[in-house]
Amino acid sequence: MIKTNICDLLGIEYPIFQGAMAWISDAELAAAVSEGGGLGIIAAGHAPGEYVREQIHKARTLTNKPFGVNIMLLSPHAEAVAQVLAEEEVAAIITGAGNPAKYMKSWQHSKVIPVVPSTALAKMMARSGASAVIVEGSESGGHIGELATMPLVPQVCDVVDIPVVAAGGIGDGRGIMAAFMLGATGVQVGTRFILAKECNAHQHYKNLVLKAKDIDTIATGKRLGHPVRALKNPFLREFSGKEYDSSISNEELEKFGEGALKLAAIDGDLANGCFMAGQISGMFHKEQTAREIIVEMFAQAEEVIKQWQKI
Ligand code: TUI
Repeated sequence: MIKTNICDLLGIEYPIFQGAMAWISDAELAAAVSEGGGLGIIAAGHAPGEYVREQIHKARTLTNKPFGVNIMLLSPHAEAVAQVLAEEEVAAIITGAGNPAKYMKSWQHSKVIPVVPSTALAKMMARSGASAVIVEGSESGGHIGELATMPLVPQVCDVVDIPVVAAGGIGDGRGIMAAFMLGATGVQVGTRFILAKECNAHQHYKNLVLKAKDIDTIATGKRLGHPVRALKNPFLREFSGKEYDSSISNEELEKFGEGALKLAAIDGDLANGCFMAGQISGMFHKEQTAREIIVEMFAQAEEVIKQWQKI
């Protein structure tokens, strides 16, 4: 049984977090992952504070196990969501897409675990009282930083003494052990949990992940300062074309992308949706329950250790 300091920190069975995915990671998915032995995480995304509060209350009816909430700091509702999180005293607050330093004091009743794309932010978060950091490489789906998981994880491990959770490109037991070899003591997995039976993402979204090949994601939006990785489709090809067209302003480009994630996750709109997913998409070929995903990943990790010891 693989146990690490991440299990002790949060009172969970397996050192795995379900990555927060806006419009996808609702109370039902988060509760299923927590019931399955990992840390389920509700994604606030661009939603208002009261939606987040409802989801927290719903998750509490579905599980007694700890779960987290991710606050997306680029959201126009970030202030209100931060306030709800302070009031609700959830087990873990995960932050993404920015620096949460100004909220840390008000969240003192929760374990605060920021996503960091660099050693500089990791050091700052450790000094500000973070309980751990999630180091997310650019293999991830959604909003990404510059560096990939392989170079980023060990460099962060070298400069902080709080636990490090690796994210980006991890989808099976080999990925877990690779992350641990780099110094992480936990992993965060997003894309594979889209295929969880308890995940409410539209079936078209799941089917796109199921049939994706290794080369089927691209990162767009660099020009806007927030690159996003998603599966290739007509929307993404058009966005990509507009990105290199200097006659189109940033505002127009931003406007074109608005609402596309909801169209993907809720409406399953294959032509106009933005189907965010990681580079590991090509590895997944089946739908399973959240518990099955977690148990299978860690059984494989144990097998990887055994095989490696034989070499
Ligand atoms: O946040 C994510 N992934 C996301 S958020 C999202 S919703 C969205 N929709 C439209 C545009 C942009 C986002 C979809 N996927 N992952 C965590 C993450 N955090 N990745 C990168 C960062 C990050 C970047 C800069 C964290 C901190 C940071 O700090 C900058 C600073 O202020 O120091």
